[in-house]
Amino acid sequence: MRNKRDYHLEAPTWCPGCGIFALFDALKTTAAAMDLDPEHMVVVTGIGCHGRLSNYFKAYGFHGLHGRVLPVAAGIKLSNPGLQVLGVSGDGDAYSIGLSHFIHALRKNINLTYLVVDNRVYALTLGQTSPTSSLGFVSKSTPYGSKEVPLDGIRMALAAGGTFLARGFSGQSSRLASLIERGMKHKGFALIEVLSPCVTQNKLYSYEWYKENVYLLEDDSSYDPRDRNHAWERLNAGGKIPVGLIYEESRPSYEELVLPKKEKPLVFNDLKIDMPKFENYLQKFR
Ligand SMILES: Cc1ncc(C[n+]2csc(CCOP(=O)(O)OP(=O)(O)O)c2C)c(N)n1
Ligand code: SF4
Repeated sequence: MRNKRDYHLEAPTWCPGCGIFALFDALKTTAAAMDLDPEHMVVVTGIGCHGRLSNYFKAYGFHGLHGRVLPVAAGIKLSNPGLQVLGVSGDGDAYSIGLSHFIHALRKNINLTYLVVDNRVYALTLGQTSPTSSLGFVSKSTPYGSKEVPLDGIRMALAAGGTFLARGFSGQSSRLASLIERGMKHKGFALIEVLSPCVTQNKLYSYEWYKENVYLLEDDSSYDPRDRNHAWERLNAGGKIPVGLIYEESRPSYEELVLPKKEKPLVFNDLKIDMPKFENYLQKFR
């Protein structure tokens, strides 16, 4: 049986108090609880402070281009479906430059776990307004306050046909770990948005602010995450932010529908290279 240390590659360099530490911890807890083999896990990250997670977590990692986590993760999963593939984005990475990939991965229901670190700011680039920053948010890019209505990733995901939608808070690491575990066991695309304070670039949304402004869905026994209308009402209600499992449904994953049953996954194909032909191709680039 593995333990958390088996997934710890090196000490992170995030600012002391950064919310991403809690996600890192929750991910190690989940991987240990599920006894996942690091050799069968791949963590794909985007560009941003969140992106460094693939450098610290012990598994295969792919630190790619800004906004392109999902195409890379989907390509890995479809060519080798036996792998546990996780994507990690920031709110900018997922809901701004990567938004089209997000919507299409949801409607396809590709079997991935997607963790979106929502700190309501572009942190790595030193604090510009992001798609989830609130109206009036003052930053280096909006010195007179943001004039744009913020996006709600979970609402967009529900509208796009998402089959597992959850929201965690980095001030509640063990709850976050159990949401990640449920997401990883879900057959299809699992979105877990993580409310994650950026203590350096976004002083407005602190741990204290979130503690006062979130509520746990699990405390409401009348809430049924399998009821789409219920989820929609909650997401539109305004006021405090719901945290927990928001919506879940069963639908075949993309792999189940498109991968040929009798053939081996692409990754096990014998990719014999015809050397003379290959040399010919190379000549064109010389
Ligand atoms: C194609 C491209 N455009 C812009 C950038 C500059 N850039 C780097 S990180 C970033 C935004 C980071 O914000 P977010 O994705 O929310 O991640 P965080 O740093 O908050 O974790 C931007 C705009 C880039 N690296 N590549
Ligand atoms: S700038 Fe913000 S998001 Fe980036 S490491 Fe520091 S606290 Fe975390």
